[in-house]
Amino acid sequence: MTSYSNEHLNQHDFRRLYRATCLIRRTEQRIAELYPTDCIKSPIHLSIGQEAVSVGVCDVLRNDDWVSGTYRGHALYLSKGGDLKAMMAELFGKIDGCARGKGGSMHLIDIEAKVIGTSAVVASNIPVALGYALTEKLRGRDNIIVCFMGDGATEEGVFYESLNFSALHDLPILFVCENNGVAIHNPIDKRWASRALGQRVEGYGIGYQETEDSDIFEIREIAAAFAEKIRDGDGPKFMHCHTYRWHEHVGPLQDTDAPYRSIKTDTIWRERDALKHLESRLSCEDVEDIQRTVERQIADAVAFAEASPFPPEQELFDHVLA
Ligand SMILES: Cc1ncc(C[n+]2csc(CCOP(=O)(O)OP(=O)(O)O)c2C)c(N)n1
Repeated sequence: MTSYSNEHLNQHDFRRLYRATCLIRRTEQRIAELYPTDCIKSPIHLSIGQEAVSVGVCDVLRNDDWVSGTYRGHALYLSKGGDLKAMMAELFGKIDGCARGKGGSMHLIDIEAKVIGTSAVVASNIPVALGYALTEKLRGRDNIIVCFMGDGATEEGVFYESLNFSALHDLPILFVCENNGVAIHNPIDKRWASRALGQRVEGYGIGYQETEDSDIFEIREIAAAFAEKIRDGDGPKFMHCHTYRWHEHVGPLQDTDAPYRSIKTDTIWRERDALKHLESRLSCEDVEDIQRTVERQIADAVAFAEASPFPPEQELFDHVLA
């Protein structure tokens, strides 16, 4: 195993993982609180419950590795080191937002942190990530591209075209499917003719691993092993991570009573909460210290977003492609 093996994890690592997970959880909870006041100008798709996938994968990436994500992208953006103030200002539709207030929650970008971008159009980020992977390969670099997607994206034609192209050209790309079991309210068994996603992926000669219970340590270890292989020129790899979203598909609420939910499943997944598990590895002092820092960061980000002006009217059509 690599030096990223979980056997070597120490208190410093637990603190780092807890801080990253806590920042996402508390930021999204604050966003949910703020949402009814109408200061947030775009729809929001919260990742609460799914944080372990983004945090676990990004924890083993290098600064120069790129990530590409979906409209449910707060967790990925923050895990890769995206600027929280710029993200909050973006949600507020302000000029200091990471997309100058025009993209909203679904279109986050931070080129410095190597967040390629997130997209509202299901699966549309996959071919873009592929383009980055091809570029980095042609430039002879050993950084990798990590392309996140929901289970719904695997139903799109471009998903299969991209698997084929990436395998054909041995691209340095790690695909990560965050399978939360539903697309909006539609469960997998109403959408997938077969659950054997692994067979579909392996059919293209792409290495594949599946995690069942969103264990942050397992996710981290698999991502590390795959990243190392990809850097060594072994071509694309695929992680299929089962997970669970606690909140409604879009919006700030928890739709626990919705017909597509089951109390049993809900309870099982809440028991697996990465934040709770990480917290149990730390001292009370560490937890309190991290929570204090996180709360301060979030308060600063909200104050920054509030103080930032709206973009001027004459910018309305700048940087808009149609
Ligand atoms: C190409 C395209 N088709 C349909 C939609 C409408 N849509 C928005 S979210 C969504 C569900 C996608 O589910 P999944 O990929 O599993 O991601 P999750 O929301 O679970 O994170 C759909 C179908 C869209 N945005 N883009």
